[in-house]
Formats: sequence, C-alpha cells, structure tokens
Amino acid sequence: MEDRTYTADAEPGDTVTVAGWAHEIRDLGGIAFLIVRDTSGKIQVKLEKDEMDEALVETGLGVSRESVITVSGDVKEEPRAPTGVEIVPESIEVVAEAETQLPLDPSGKVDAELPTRLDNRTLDLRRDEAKAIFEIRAEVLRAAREAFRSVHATEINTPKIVATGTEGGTELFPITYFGREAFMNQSPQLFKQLMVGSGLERVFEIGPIFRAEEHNTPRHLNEATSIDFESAFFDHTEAMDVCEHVVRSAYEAVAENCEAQLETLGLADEFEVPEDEFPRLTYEEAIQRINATGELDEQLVWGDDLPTEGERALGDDVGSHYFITDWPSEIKPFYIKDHDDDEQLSTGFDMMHPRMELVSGGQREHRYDLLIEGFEQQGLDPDQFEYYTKMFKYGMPPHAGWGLGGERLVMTMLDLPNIREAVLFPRDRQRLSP
Ligand code: ATP
Ligand code: AMO
Repeated sequence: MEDRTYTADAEPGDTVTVAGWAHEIRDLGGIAFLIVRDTSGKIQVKLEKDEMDEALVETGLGVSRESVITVSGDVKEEPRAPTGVEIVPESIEVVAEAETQLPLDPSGKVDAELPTRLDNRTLDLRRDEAKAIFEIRAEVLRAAREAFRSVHATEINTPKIVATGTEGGTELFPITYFGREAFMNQSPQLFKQLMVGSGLERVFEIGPIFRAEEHNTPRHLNEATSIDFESAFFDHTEAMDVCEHVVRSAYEAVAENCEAQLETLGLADEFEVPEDEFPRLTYEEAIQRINATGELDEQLVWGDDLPTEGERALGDDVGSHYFITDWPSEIKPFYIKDHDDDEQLSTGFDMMHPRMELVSGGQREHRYDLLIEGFEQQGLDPDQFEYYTKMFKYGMPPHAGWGLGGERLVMTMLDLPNIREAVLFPRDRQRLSP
C-alpha cells in the first residue's frame, strides 16, 4: 500500500487514500460520519446522503465497526471535525469485514476485564491506552540498549534451553530434550559470567527468563523479560552505578519521546524522572528502618529475607528508588562474592522501587576454589556445572553485574496495577495461550 496516507498526515488540499479500521459510525440523519482509525490517529469521513453517490453512502453506512477499510477522497478543512479536517470520499472499500459481535470494544466505551483483554490482545491494542503501554515499553528497551551502548557493553544472546538451573531448584520448568532432562533457563546468570572472561568483557542481554513460580501475584510472571548486565573488572558499587544509569535513561527517554502516550495514560503531569542518586542502604539499616515503622507483627532479625510488607513499609519510608546492599551471605546465591573482610557479609545488592524489587545483583565469586565451596554450601553438585566452573581455571577476572525485571520496570514506571498489563501475552499459572 505504497500510496497510503496516514490519517495524521492528511492535510487540507490533499487527495489521499487512508487505510485503517472503522472506529465509529455516527448517523445523524441527513449527514453521517465514519471515523477511520489507523496507528497514527483518526480522521472523519463525511457522508452526505443527498449530495453523494448513493452506492458510496450505502457502503459507508453499512461498514461494521472494526472492519478494515480504505477511503479515497479529498481532505478538507472542517473546524467541527475532531481533528479539524475531514475526508470527502470518492470511494470506500471494505477490505476485511468484522463481525458485528466483538469480544471487546476497542473504542473503550465499554470496559473489559483483564482476562478478556488478554484473550483478545489484537483488539485490546486498538485502544489508545493499551497501545501506549507497549509503545512506552519499546522505548524503555530502546533506551536501555542505548544506555548499555554508552558504557560500551556488547549485546549477547544466551541459550534458553539449559541443563542446569541457577536461581534455586524449585522454580525450574523441566522439558524433554531428545530424551534427556533439560530446563527452561531461569536467568542468563552463568552464561553472562562466562562472557566477562571472554574478549567481550562487558555484556548485556535483554531476553526471556522462565520461572515456575507457584503463586499467582500481580507482580510475578512465569515468563518474564530480564535486562541483564555483567562486566569484568567491576565491583558491586560500579555495577550499581550502571544500574542507576540504565533505569534513569529509560525514564528520561520516556519523558522525552513518549509525551503523547503519557498523556493518553493520564500521566503527563505526574511522570517524574528520578533526579537524585538512589540512596544506598545496607541490609542492616533496612531491617532497622522496617522495624522502626512498626508495620510488621514480628521484628526482623539479621538473616531474615525481607517480607513483602516490609519492602512496602521501607518503600513508603524512603519514597524513591533505592539500593539495599551488604546482604547476609547466607541468603544470597552461591555466585555472589562475600566481602573480603567479613565472609558473613555479601556484596549482593537489590535495587528497589517503593512498590517492589526491580533488580538483584552483586560482585561475583571469581576464585575457583571459593566458587566450588559456594556450590557445595548451597547443596548444588559442582560437577553438574563443570561447563561453567572450568572457565574459572583459565583466567576469570573479578566481575559484577545485575538483572532487572523489564516488566516490573514498566509496571512501576506507569503505575500499572498488574504486571500482566506490561506483557503482550503473559504466562501465568492459568494462562498458556494465546
Ligand atoms: P452542514 O450544512 O454544515 O453540513 P447541517 O447542519 O446541515 O450541516 P446536519 O445533518 O443537521 O447538517 O448536522 C448534524 C450535526 O452535525 C450538526 O450539529 C452539525 O453541526 C454537525 N456537523 C455537520 N457537518 C459536520 C462536519 N463536517 N463535521 C462535524 N460536525 C458536523
Ligand atoms: P533475581 O532472581 O532477583 O536475580 O531476578 C532479577 C529480577 O528479575 C525480575 N524477576 C521477575 N519478574 C517477573 N516475574 C518473575 N517471576 C520474576 N523473577 C524475577 C525481578 C528481579 O528483581 N541472576 C540474578 C541477577 C544477577 O545477579 O545478575 C537473578 O536472576 O525484577
């Protein structure tokens, strides 16, 4: 359709062919309006019953809502039209007719429940609000790539079918791989680490992770998009600096390039780019502050994981993105390095939005013997990870990195009530198709 004009580009005086969907038909008696919608916006097509060719008016009036149509004609200035212009049609062609019973109303006049919307994403994304979320998501990923580029990280793609898990044994999806047991990967963790010892040194990946989370919550998915970073010769503080840079860059890009989408979502006035440095609290400070809020029934003690209500109480208290550093070694994974002067204390960190955790990361254990010890302490058989551990015998530099949940970033940025709003086709306990 090379001679197609986007509705937003139709200027008075032009003769155009627009292609799109019949958004609405308003029949006022002597005059009727057909609103055509395409990805750029909408335009009014005027149908004057007594003035225009009868067959043309009949075609225009007979179009069912959401049918695909093309309209050719002259563009005229018309102050009463929603966009100030309208098309006086020469021809209207119905390209693909839509059934009159639609599973949801793309004009948004009738609200649909989330499951109905997810079952009918094609129609759902004809709505400006749903479309805006995914345009912003694309901008977030574009900006993240750009931010990684600015720190000279190379984009990599690692396998999603793997022989071993890394992020705890219970959350793996098993699959059959030519008669052998295999799993869907929970994290590119081990592969990205292998690449810091390669000639690439600093890498990032944006790709799917698979977690057999048992619980159905508004912030967990069984297939999520992980934004991962790893760099040779970085410690955990330098990794945190890059994390902050990537997250801030994503906010800046959305503020700069997605004004219309923010407007559509009603966020134009309240959207804020985090200006200040993200505060860095130690785990010890974090549990003290949570305890001081009095929000928990039981006081937290050293070694406890932070419960969701605790995270929320602390988030309210801090009121911005922040890091929690210096976690107890025992509650961080085997690949996280301990502090040199205190082996109870890890270099692991989390980056939090006031509503939830967005990132985990840390400096990694790069010394072969200590790495093997870590596997054993966590009850993992190092022999199964030989493909990984053996590279630590051939010159593995000190390194650090992190993983950021892409959907959680979008969800918190846009204050979406449910993480499923930020994925086209979410996978959860109930949902395997579409
Ligand atoms: P006109 O002579 O300007 O075409 P009209 O008053 O004879 O208009 P009606 O059929 O009575 O036409 O119009 C119904 C309603 O539609 C009126 O409220 C009118 O203001 C509005 N209207 C008419 N033409 C347009 C247009 N091109 N765009 C938007 N609204 C219009
Ligand atoms: P972690 O397991 O904390 O760390 O995951 C990192 C981030 O990924 C997101 N995330 C999820 N988002 C939605 N649904 C899920 N089920 C889900 N699971 C995780 C979260 C979380 O903060 N290998 C480490 C990272 C590292 O150290 O580099 C890891 O995977 O936003």
